[in-house]
Order: sequence, then structure tokens, then C-alpha cells
Amino acid sequence: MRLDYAPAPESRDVVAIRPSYGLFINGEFTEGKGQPFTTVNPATEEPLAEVACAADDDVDRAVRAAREAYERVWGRMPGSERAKYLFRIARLIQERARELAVLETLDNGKPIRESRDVDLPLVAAHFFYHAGWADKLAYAGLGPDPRPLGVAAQVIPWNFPLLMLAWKVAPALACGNTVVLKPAETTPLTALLFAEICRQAELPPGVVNIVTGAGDTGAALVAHPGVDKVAFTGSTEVGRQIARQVAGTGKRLTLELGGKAANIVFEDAPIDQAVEGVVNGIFFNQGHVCCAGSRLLVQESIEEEFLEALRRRVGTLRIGDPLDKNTDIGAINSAQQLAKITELAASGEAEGATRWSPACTLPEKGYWFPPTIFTGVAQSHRIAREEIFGPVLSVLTFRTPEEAVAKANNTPYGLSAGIWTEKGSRILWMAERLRAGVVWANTYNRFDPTAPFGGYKESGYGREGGRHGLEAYLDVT
Ligand code: TXE
Repeated sequence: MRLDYAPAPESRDVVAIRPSYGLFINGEFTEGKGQPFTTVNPATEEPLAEVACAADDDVDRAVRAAREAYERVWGRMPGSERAKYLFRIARLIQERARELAVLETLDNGKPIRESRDVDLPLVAAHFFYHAGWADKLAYAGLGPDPRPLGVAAQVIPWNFPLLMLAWKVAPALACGNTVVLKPAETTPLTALLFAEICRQAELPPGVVNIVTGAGDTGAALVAHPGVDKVAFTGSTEVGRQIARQVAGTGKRLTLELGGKAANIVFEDAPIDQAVEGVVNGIFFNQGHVCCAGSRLLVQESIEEEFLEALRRRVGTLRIGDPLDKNTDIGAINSAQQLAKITELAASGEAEGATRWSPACTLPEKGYWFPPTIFTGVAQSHRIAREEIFGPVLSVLTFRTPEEAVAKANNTPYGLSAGIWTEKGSRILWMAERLRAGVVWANTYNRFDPTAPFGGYKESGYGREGGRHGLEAYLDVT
């Protein structure tokens, strides 16, 4: 229910959306040879803008521009000079944060509270952090003379469009590489506004190039012989294809793929705090999060009490207009993703789990899915095994820490996990045994540019962030 004193929705007028957008190659916006596509606001299904599509020729132009910029300018520039550009970009992101946040919310469907208070501050923080490394690479403990790799091809998804750009572009540039980035086809707009910021920062032409388009554009970029390094975040299926494509080419590869994380709540956990953590773990960003705590493992002795508190809390979440500052859950990013979530949720019921959602009215237009909790879930159910990438929580129980570890690890993925307990020794015992790249204790979805992020098993390989993240963009031999 809307409160009387609720602030007005954020205005979409803070950002000037152009009717059409070109590719960003060699510091200029240019047309693409592919068929332009329309990006829509998933909360209303209204078209936002027409966006150019990069065909093979355009990808080739972008890679050549990046190579030229690498050879002539960026690869030779002292780190202290590169740092100045990165600091400038970071400050411009802060200055234009409101504009970027509104555009992100319009194109992606995420609540403005998240794009404004989580995504944008982290985006700026990644540029500040990596700006600080640019002149200190020799001290990163990666060898005395670390060198850039050359041209980095970066393909990113739609769940955190600008943050994934920052995770990829900031370390690549700090290390002296140039970039050709392909944003996801449903969320290209903030990357193109970032291109404007690069111009405003007077970044030399060709250092950052942005090619928009769908999977074909991404595949052409990955396959281009002028590329030295490929960084991909997206589905495990496309990650596998890229790994096959890159095998034997000598290109470096890092993959950040799907997840099916366990959020493990012990009977001694502070219940209110754990409820908040579980809610944040699965409903943050509509569950479009690779490290979402999509499996709740709750100790059997507190199952009823915990689920009651959880349902009560989920009943207070507000779903609706993403530009409304009170909204907790926004729109699903696309019709395709909504169909996937709907199908997997139906499989949960068909396989015998119990489905629950709070009473809530969903907007008529747009792509929406209510927060959903499944109880009575078996490890063999699809909703316990497959990444749903939506606001759907599967609840399982355990009796002992050993059983919790076995169930948490019973997944082909290995990106993240959460532990809720008062007992410090148990946190250490669990963290050693959980096969997950990130283990949060008494918190969840906490990100920081200084901390390496990445997975085990089918969640991919390589780390992003921290000192370890630099390794992906440097030759240290
Ligand atoms: O991903 P894709 P989709 C998972 C999540 C989601 C599912 C499908 O479970 O439901 O994947 O999402 C580009 N060569 N994740 O279909 O297709 C594509 O254009 C090169 C988890 O959106 O992997 C986009 O830019 N590039 C994930 C990017 O890859 C290709 C985030 C991701 O799209 C390509 C997103 C190809 N052959 C989805 N095909 C996470 N780890 O956070 C597509 N692309």
C-alpha cells in the first residue's frame, strides 16, 4: 500500500533519451550495417529508442580502432596518465549518477532505489578503485613488469548493465588494454551514455568502443582474430560456446556464468537479520542476480518459525513502478526471461512443491512476476537445480552442518553461498567446505571493488575485482 507521505516517482525527464542510437567506434557514434532494434521499457512495454546493430564489418572496425588506440596511445601511456582518465570518468559518473540511474531503471526495470543506491555508487567505486591501480601495477605482486594484453572483447548481460560494464572496462583500461564492449540487446542504453562520458572525459578515440546487437554481434566479436582477451558474463550455455570458440586461439578467457546459491540459516541465527538477508538474497534486482541466494537451506528445528517470519516480511514488499522510490521489486527484464521464470515455477508445482506468493496486484502492462516461495522442495526438483534468475526462492531443510554443506554443494554451479549463525567457528568450518567463489557470513549480496568475485565449476573461471581481477588483463610472464 502506498503511504501518504511517499515521495513522488523519479522523473524520466532527468535523462534525454534520443530516438535512435549509433555504435560507438573510435570516439564517434556511427551507424551499423545490421538491422536496428528497439529497446523497450520492461515495466510498460513502451519503446525507448532504436539502437544500431553491429554487423561483422562494424565489429571489425571497432576491433581495428581498439588495436590502433592500443598500439599508438593507450598501451604506451604511463600508468599515472591512464589513472587521470579513469579518475575523470569516475567523477563524471558521480556527477551524472541521477541521469544514469534513471536510464538504467527505464531500460532494465530495476527499482530506482537500487540503481541509485547500489548500482551507481558501485560503478563509480570500480572506476576509482582501478584508477588507483593504474600506476601501481608493478607493486601488485604479479611480477616486476606486468604488461597489458592488448584488445579486450567484453560481452555483458542485462541484469546489471552499467555495473557489469564497470567490472570489465575499469580493470581493462587500468592495466593498459583497449576495449570493445557488447552490452546485452535488452539494455544497451546506459553503455551508450557511458560512451558519451568517455568523450566528455576526452578519453583518446578507440580506447573504448561499444558495439550493440544480439548474440551474433557478440559471437563475431569473440571470434575476431584481432582480439587478445575475451571476458564474458552471461548464461552457462553461451559461456560453453565461447570457451569452445576461443579454445586453441591463444586468446585469454574469463567466464562469469550462472549460479544456484544456498543461503544457509542455522537455528542460532538472529532471525530478523537472517530474514532480511534471505529477502535481499533472492528478491534484490528481481532475482536477476548470478549470485542470488535462490535456495534457502533452513535448519529443520526453526523451519516453521523462520518461514512464518519470512512470509510476513515478503508480504510487505512493494512491487510496481520501478521509478517509484518506494518500490522494492521492479519489472522482469524481458518477455523471454518472464517466460523462463513462469515455466520453471510451473515445473515446481508439477513436481510437487508448494507455491506461495503474497497477495499483490501486478501492473497490467509490462513483464511482472510476484515474489514466490516454494516449500517442500526436493533436491531433484528442477527449481532446486536450475538457475531461475527471477524472484523465486526454493526452500530445503537440513539437520546438521554436514548435511547443509552436502546440500549446498549439490549443484553444478559454485558462485556464492551465505551462512547465518552466531557461531564464528561454524562460519569458518562451513566456508572451508563450501565450493563457492564467494561465501558471505551474516550478510548477503555485499559487493566491493576490492574483493575478487568469481566462481567454481559451471559458474566459470577467473576473478573480477581486487588484485586478483587485474591478472585477467595482464601478461605477467
Ligand atoms: O543470456 P545470454 P540470456 C542466465 C540466466 C538467464 C539465462 C539466459 O539464467 O535466464 O542466462 O539469459 C550475448 N556469443 N544469465 O539469454 O544469451 C548476449 O547478446 C557471444 C546469467 O540473456 O548468455 C548478451 O550480451 N555473445 C548471467 C550476453 O551474451 C553472445 C547473466 C548474455 O546473454 C552469444 C545473464 C554468443 N553466441 C543471464 N549469445 C549471470 N552470470 O549473471 C548471446 N550472447
